[in-house]
Amino acid sequence: MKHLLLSLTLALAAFTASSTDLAIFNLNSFDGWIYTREGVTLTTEYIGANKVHIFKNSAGKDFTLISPAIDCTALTTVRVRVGWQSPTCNQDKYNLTKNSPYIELIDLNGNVVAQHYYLLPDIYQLHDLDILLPVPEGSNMLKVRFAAWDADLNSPGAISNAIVSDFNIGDVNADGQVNVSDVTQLISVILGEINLSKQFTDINGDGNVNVSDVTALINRILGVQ
Ligand SMILES: [Ca+2]
Ligand SMILES: [Ca+2]
Repeated sequence: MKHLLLSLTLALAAFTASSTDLAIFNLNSFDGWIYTREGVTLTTEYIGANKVHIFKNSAGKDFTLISPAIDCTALTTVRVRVGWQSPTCNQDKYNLTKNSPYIELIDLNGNVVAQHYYLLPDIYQLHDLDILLPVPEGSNMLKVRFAAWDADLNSPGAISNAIVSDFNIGDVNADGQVNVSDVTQLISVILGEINLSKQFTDINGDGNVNVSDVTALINRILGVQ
């Protein structure tokens, strides 16, 4: 298989596609983001220690973070990378599973069109989460919402930073480009040399990672499909 790769390298080298950051949240970049802490407008005052708490309070006023509207007309997938700070609580006293975060795509009416729940039942303090959310066909403007719908008011987790970007299927090594280096990575995964998340390696989306994904990836780079 590696000999095949070498013969393909020159042929594929010229084909590449890059990704673009669509929304960025951190202490220095939060224009257009909404913190639904009773409708507050975000200022540095609300991003204390470079984080905003995400939870559900006893009055039903959820503390969520919502991105600016993103034009998803031409997108099939959105990549969300987020720094999540788990509750700093006593695991015996509070339920960390309940305080795990949801990452959602919502339309302008607030309807959820894609969702991922991160189960983080540990007390590890910082998580760099990296998730792909599928964009339903026919979507236009969408937002990304961070929530913790089951969270405990007394032990909220927090968002410290987030980057929303478009994602090109086939970007196996998640470096923002689809090119021959992704073929190399995918083959290494199939050979068991490295381990990468299936969300980046199952190119044809059939639930398995095997040589058919290499074919699908090469076809994608060549523009065959
Ligand atoms: Ca890549
Ligand atoms: Ca597959």
